[in-house]
Amino acid sequence: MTGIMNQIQDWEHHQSLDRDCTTLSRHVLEQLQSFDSSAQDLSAIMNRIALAGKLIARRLSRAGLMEGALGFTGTTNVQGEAVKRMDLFANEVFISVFQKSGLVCRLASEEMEEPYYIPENCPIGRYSLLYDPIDGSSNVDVNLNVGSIFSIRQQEGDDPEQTGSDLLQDGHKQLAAGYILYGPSTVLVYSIGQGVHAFILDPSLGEFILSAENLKIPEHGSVYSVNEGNFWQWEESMRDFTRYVHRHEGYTARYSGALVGDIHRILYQGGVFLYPGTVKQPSGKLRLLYESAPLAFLIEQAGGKASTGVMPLLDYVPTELHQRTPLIIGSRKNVDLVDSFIQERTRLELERKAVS
Ligand code: AFP
Repeated sequence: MTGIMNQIQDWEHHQSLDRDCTTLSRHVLEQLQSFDSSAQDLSAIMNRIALAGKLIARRLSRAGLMEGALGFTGTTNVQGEAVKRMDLFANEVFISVFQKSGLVCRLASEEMEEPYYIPENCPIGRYSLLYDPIDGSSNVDVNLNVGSIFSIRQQEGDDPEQTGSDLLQDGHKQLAAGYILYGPSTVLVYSIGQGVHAFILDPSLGEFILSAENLKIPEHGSVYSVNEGNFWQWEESMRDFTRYVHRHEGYTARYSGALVGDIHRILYQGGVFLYPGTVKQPSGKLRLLYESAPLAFLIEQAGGKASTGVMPLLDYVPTELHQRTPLIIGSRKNVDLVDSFIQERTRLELERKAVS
């Protein structure tokens, strides 16, 4: 037994030495092909996001053994949703890694009603970080995968009211976006508008190491990922799509309750994720600035597509910080298929109105 273990250790040792250990910060600089101050800033911001990811991953890995790490805080967030202790912890981690960094002037997250300013950073750091600290937090208490989603934007103007009104712009304005998936391994996937790249946290090094460069989402995939429990609350076009995949061979359902996990699968294997509007929530559940727009940026960089059902998701301009939008995202052909059901219902509706 010891012999086998030694052989495995030897093999693992050689495997890791054989790898070209590209770290995240080096990768950002290589992508930008520059060492100027904005390239250095972006690289340093990504490094801080990675640090937040490591701190959150460490807490998650032990949460079940720690007093007071799991469960609800007893409060609700700006959206009226019950706040979990891990939501609060992760939100504060992102704030703390940017304190005194000179990098990010303000942070906005779904856990905070208004943007959080770090005044000492503002004279030099004109960037804003928008983030969902723990996406899929209902998974935390049962030890399933969760994620963090992030987006970096440039601050425009002085925002005298400190409400972040300049953030109410379309998704093309994002400088970078990505997510961290806390699964069997911790994976960071990001884009600065030059393809999509994945890094895996090597816990023995404490570093995110490049695992895949220039990821391309398959043009079509078999997965459809949607909470079918909401079927009776959807518009007819969504039901049409669902009936279609039920009646055609080659589709399979996967839904984890954490958007980041579902998107990660779709990025690698193809398919479509949907969170349409419901009767209770006509704009769906997902927040544009912290969830949908960053993931749309990423998926489009990988060759995929994202839509609200009415327009390309990245074109959508919000009117409020915590705005929600329906989301259809994934492989190009799958998204087109869903959109075709929406267009057909719209056409029928127009015809019906013209006749009556
Ligand atoms: P929480 O972060 O509040 O747990 O919500 C997770 C999420 O925003 C997204 O990650 C999931 O895909 C989606 O909500 C699940 O929502 P339903 O439970 O309504 O399907």
